[in-house]
Amino acid sequence: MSRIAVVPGSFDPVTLGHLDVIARSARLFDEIHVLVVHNPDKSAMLPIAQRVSLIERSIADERLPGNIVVAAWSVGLLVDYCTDVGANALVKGIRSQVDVAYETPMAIVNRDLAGVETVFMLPNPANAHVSSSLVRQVAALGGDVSPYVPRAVYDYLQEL
Ligand code: COD
Repeated sequence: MSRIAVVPGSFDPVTLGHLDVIARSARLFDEIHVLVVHNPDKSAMLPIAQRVSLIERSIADERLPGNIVVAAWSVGLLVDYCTDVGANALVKGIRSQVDVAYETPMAIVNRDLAGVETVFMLPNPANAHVSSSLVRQVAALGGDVSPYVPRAVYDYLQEL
């Protein structure tokens, strides 16, 4: 039986922290689905289709393994997508106690709803401070985001 996991996020935009979690998840599971999900608690910078495209380009540029699917999800529960693709695990990156507090109730509910387990992955310390919201803020104020994002994202933001 294949071990399939979903790596969900807003990815607005994808950062080097996300890419590290994606690469390491792809080594742990037979197949992973990087799933772009609208987070109603955050105001979006990029359209969902653009986020998907930037993740695909970053994965190709970094020559990550071929067991990575990139998709978007906007209808229903996250665990419905997991059930649809036969995934029994979610992977979430944990940078701080704030992430633990945010993710723990969702992990318990997702297990209750559909038996989907959540794997918490610690960040690479070099990227532990990186977040999409930080990137959005620095970019909006004209700062250099190249230390925090893949090349494809940097190039895209330069053109905005
Ligand atoms: N290093 C490591 N991990 C990182 C880093 C970094 N530098 N930056 C972010 N991450 C992790 C985050 O902790 C998170 O796990 C993931 O990467 C994605 O981060 P974001 O910021 O792109 O995405 P979020 O936090 O806005 O997550 C959006 C989701 C939609 C995935 C989330 O809100 C969710 O799981 N919602 C559940 C919807 C649902 O079905 N609810 C009902 C039952 S709970």
